[in-house]
Amino acid sequence: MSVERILIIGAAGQIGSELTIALRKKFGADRVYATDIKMAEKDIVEGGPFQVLDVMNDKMLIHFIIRNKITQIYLLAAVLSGNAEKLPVQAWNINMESLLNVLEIARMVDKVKKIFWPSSIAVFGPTTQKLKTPQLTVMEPTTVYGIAKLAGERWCSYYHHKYGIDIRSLRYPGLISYKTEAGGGTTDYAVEIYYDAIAHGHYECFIEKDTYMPFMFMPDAIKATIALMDRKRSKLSIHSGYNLAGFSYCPEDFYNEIKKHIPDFTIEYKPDFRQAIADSWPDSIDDSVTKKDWGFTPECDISHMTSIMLSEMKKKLN
Ligand code: AKB
Repeated sequence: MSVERILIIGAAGQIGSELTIALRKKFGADRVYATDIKMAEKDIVEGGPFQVLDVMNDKMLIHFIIRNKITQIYLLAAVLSGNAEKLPVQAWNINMESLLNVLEIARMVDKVKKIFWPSSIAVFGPTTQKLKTPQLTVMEPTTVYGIAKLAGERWCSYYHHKYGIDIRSLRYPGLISYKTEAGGGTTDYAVEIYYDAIAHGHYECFIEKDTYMPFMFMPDAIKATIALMDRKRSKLSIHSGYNLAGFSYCPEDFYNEIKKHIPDFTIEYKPDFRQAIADSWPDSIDDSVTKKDWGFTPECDISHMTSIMLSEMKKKLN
């Protein structure tokens, strides 16, 4: 059996900073190469190999991959939905070129056997069934981020069918975490609300109180990612992105849950341009194909997650 050598692109980000730690535990610290366009936190930089690397520089990237005999790549670098709307063409270029660079390298370098690339609930749009959105359905995203994710899924499927590349992907719901702040997403209100509850006792929410979207606590998302990557290839029927359900919540749900811990916490609703993005995304997701192919069920609901988020963020902010 070959020894795995893993490359993480975007190791300083919200998913990358937690996935790097989990993969270093699984494969051994010296086998997980963390990279990002910017410096990462101390635990990532000092806990194993780390290098500043720009995924858009395909020559540097291929040298790095060959030199370090990389067998698996996790491409996590991306411009998220809210930020992408501010500079649509740049966001499209970054989100698509990074994926195509990695797919082309996987095609050319024999040692690279497996790739992970995150898709998102953003692949769906206003014409998609909103409740229990199925795996296969109408997909007409109206955000540039969603268009890029949908195109990315098609590219993944194309490279799988044409070149036999083993590429796996999840349509992540909104991810909630305390280690590294998300940046520029529409579901990020559900992270900000915890920070502001502790720091200011008040939160100004950019999404309406009763707008539902699916969410998942980061430890569950990390488990899902590793479970998908561990699954025998022959068991996987989807070569674009697997639906990942999580739990559906609206801002008022987070507010009510936080109030159980911080009774004086107040909230004000001031929806901005991200409301239209949220309105175009599913309220809830049907993950029956995911369950059938590799059996994942998330564990952490809003009340458990809120206790952990508040206590971890208190430590952080102190
Ligand atoms: C975003 O809000 O842009 C992301 C996502 C759902 O993909 N968190």
